[in-house]
Amino acid sequence: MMSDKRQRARVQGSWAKQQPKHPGRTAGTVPNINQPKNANTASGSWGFGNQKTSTDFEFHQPTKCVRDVPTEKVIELAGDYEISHGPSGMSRLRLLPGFLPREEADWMFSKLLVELPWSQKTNYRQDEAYEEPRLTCWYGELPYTYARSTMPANAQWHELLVTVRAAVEQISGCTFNSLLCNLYRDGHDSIGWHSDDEASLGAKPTIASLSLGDTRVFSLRKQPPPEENGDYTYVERIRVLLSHGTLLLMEGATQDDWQHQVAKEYHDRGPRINLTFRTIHPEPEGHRPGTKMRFTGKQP
Ligand SMILES: O=C(O)CCC(=O)C(=O)O
Repeated sequence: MMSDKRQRARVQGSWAKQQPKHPGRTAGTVPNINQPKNANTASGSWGFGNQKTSTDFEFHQPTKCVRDVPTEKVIELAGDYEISHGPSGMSRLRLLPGFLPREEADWMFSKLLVELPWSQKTNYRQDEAYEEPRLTCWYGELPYTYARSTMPANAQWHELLVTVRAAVEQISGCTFNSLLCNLYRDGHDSIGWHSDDEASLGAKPTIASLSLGDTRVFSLRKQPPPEENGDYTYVERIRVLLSHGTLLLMEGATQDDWQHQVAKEYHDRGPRINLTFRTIHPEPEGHRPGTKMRFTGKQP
């Protein structure tokens, strides 16, 4: 849901163009000719009439600058999208709807739904335990720790996942040694704002995300510049609809410069499985297993 501040900024942005704060006077633009009851006075103040009255319709510069909240962009067609270029490099998304043909995706979805060892992970935030609002399972030679709880190593890949990993590796030109599977049971399951930026993923990781089941909205928001002090009100936003059989690749600086989420929805949604292939590197000696995800406000 839009924060109050963001909502207010939107309202201000559109009002600034159309409606003056003070009747008869639009800051920084032309006077509203409908407002004054006395037409003579109005024309006089802009130099078109003969008599200028001293008080009405003097031009005032606006005292505050109103900033527009950038319009959210939508990505829905297959393609490569360079979403930003910053000091950390280029951030790129590759969207491949229909990567898996419909029948194959149907079959894979129904098998994975019943055959994967789904469970609900307990995480910790400021010493408080909470259950993730989705089910997960982990495949990889190495354990995976985030939000102060660990998914143990699991080298027993389901045979179907081995096959799909090979297909994803072929199209992406990358190799992946790990897989985090997410099961969103309905529209109330979600994952909050985060970046997949933990040290074990290395610099500029490619994350390959395959969606099966019901369509969900995958949102991205740009990291704000330091002067915004962590305020996301005016950052760029992108939404991508991830439908059955779609593959999304996040590449380059995407995990440095953007966050992503799958928000809760308040209308009916069926189950959705998301397979996120990653490469985990052994963590250097002495590294404190850290936060996979930097959540900011929303519950993961
Ligand atoms: O379900 C998705 O599409 C996103 C999953 C995700 O962000 C993650 O596993 O880090």
